[in-house]
Amino acid sequence: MVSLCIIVLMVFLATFAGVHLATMPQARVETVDPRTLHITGEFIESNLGSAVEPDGSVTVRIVGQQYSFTPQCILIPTDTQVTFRAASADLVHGFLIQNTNVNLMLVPGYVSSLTARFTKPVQSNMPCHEYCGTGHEGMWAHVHVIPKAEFLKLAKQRRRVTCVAE
Ligand SMILES: [Cu+2]
Repeated sequence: MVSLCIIVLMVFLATFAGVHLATMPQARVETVDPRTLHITGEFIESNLGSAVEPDGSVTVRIVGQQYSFTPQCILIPTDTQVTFRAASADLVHGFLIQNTNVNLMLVPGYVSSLTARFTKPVQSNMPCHEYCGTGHEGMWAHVHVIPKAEFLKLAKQRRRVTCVAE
């Protein structure tokens, strides 16, 4: 009876999430070859960091690998639609900006993306939250959310904005 109740509860929760909360499996899956990630395409080193798009939104490209994120320090403007696009060069890593709902998994072979908006300037950390090996606890990056005007000034000077050199 207990196991039957658990099954019925699971079916109810899955139906509730799917129908009422409209939680669906990803409709769109983008793939990327982890073996050539650093040589060709969107995730080459010179293309990583924050980029202003023609529509005014910002795209942040990040690569995770044992045991670091590139770039190590990510700059994000306030009051702007920000799309994170991240990929793993080796195995599964976690992508989490503390105290926000930005939370992804980086699975080798796939592009993980998420859109978010930040309302106030804040400094946060981005630890890897999927155990990825002996150096896992040292794998994290900084996230600086800065006022939009300040960000746009930096974006005029550089093609890709980060706070790595600071
Ligand atoms: Cu990791």
